[in-house]
Amino acid sequence: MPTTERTLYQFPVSHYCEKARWLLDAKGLPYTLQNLMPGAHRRVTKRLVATGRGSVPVLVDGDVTLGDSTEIALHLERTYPSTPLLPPPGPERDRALELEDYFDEVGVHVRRWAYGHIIQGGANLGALMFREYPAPQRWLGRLIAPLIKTALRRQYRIYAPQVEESRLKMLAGLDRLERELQNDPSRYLVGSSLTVADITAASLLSPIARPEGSPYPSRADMPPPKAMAQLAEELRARPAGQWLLRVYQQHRHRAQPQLQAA
Ligand SMILES: N[C@@H](CCC(=O)N[C@@H](CS)C(=O)NCC(=O)O)C(=O)O
Repeated sequence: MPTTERTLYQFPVSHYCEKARWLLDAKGLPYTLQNLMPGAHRRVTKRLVATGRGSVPVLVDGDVTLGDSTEIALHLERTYPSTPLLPPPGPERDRALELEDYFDEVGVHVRRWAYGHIIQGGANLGALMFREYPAPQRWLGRLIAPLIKTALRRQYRIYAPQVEESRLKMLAGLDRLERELQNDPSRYLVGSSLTVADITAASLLSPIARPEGSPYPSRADMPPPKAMAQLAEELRARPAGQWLLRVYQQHRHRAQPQLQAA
């Protein structure tokens, strides 16, 4: 299938989009990326998936359109089974799907906690969110960053009590990850190879561990807020963090998809 027939609509900085890109890359499927502008994105996502929530990622794969990262995972598995990312039907597959659901939910808390600190720490949200956009979208993004900050707060409920609640849920997610791995960073969540469960946990936790190969590697010109730097440090000393770094290093082979103009 020509690349132009498989397009991922996304925000480069979204960890759910990172999960979708990783699924496509792990299956070795070529695709084109279309970066949407936060705010205006819903005009596109709602047109593509009228019944969806309007979120990204959205994958258009030939004549199939999917508006959720889990649906994308299931579609890719059904349609391109030759590089399996799920065990065959049975208890292991059920477990992989249950873990996928669980870490998808943890992703909501990672996002709230991370944005809470990014916003509170006065980081340059525009530079952070739009660095991968081509000009002039990049310039426009930096210009409208204050509006985006207000919208993010409201949409993701980024208020102190909720940020604290999310911190606890995120830490519970790290504890569960370690329990599932039996504290052994060389294991996989289900069976003895990479599955959708690993891809989901690793991509949705990547904003806090910031491994190389993720959309959030350490950058001297954009140091993270103190609380985020501290958690990343603590994480690297734990089996969960070591697992994240290993899985990224060993399995995150990023393709260089073409960028489609918006
Ligand atoms: N459950 C969805 C969550 C996706 C999601 O939350 N996407 C965010 C970006 S990280 C988004 O599109 N936010 C803007 C919106 O909802 O309109 C999935 O797995 O795809």
